[in-house]
Amino acid sequence: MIISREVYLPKWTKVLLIVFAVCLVFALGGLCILGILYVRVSVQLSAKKTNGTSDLMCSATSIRRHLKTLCNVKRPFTHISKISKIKTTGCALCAVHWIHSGGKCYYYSTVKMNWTQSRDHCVTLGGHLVIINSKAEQDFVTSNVEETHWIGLNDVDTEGHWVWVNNQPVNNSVEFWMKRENEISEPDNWTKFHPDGEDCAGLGHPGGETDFWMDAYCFEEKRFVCEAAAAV
Ligand SMILES: *[C@@H]1O[C@H](CO)[C@@H](O)[C@H](O)[C@H]1NC(C)=O
Ligand SMILES: *[C@@H]1O[C@H](CO)[C@@H](O)[C@H](O)[C@H]1NC(C)=O
Ligand SMILES: *[C@@H]1O[C@H](CO)[C@@H](O)[C@H](O)[C@H]1NC(C)=O
Ligand SMILES: *[C@@H]1O[C@H](CO)[C@@H](O)[C@H](O)[C@H]1NC(C)=O
Ligand SMILES: [Ca+2]
Ligand SMILES: [Ca+2]
Repeated sequence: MIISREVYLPKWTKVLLIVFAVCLVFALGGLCILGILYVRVSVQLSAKKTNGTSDLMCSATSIRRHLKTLCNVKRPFTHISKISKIKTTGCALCAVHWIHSGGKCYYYSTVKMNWTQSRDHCVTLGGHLVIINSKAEQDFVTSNVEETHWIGLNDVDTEGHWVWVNNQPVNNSVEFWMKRENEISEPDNWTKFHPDGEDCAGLGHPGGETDFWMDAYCFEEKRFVCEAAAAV
């Protein structure tokens, strides 16, 4: 029955079907090309915006993955091979408003809180106040701040013994206290405004440069930087 029906299909129906099929192929091709253009443009844009090649490669890879699924329908599309040159093993993912760097996620608060509130707020957000373990991390964290921010370091328990929020002491070969020539460097435990001295560390001070650590009064309200592991 089916065969006999096919025999009776008018010639123009077949022509129409072929035209339709050709259109479909062109539409898919167009979609792929649009997608590729989008990747190119967004890669260029993010290259301008960020200075992290891993982030750049990551976003390109995930877009490419989606493109592949789409474009695999009709192969070959030679454009894909160009994008395939970008290879990463996996994408590190951060929550919205967190920034990815070096396998970690960072959150820069817009609100100001005292040190203990800042510490607790980072935990509420699923992280902890930032712990700086390297020059690279110090550079990344300070590159995104333009005013004083709390970090996860204090000497509340034992005066002069600085520990991170994970209870690790400061590694003396990885410290970025502000140094002053011919003057007392940080931490200076300043007691001018409070007899207890300063027990919490932040980047810079109100109105000052933010590239170095300084001890400050824990009750001061500052913005703060949280850190969390990235999902891979
Ligand atoms: C980008 O990062 C490199 C090394 O991490 C650094 O030398 C360079 O100055 C940075 N460029 C900008 C524009 O931040
Ligand atoms: C301190 O940092 C240096 C340089 O990164 C490293 O070689 C050393 O193992 C660290 N020490 C501790 C106790 O973590
Ligand atoms: C910091 O100041 C407090 C209060 O004056 C004092 O008890 C403490 O010994 C000082 N710490 C250092 C390291 O000088
Ligand atoms: C921070 O603020 C909270 C709430 O006002 C207060 O309970 C806490 O004692 C403050 N912490 C410090 C170190 O000032
Ligand atoms: Ca102190
Ligand atoms: Ca100080």
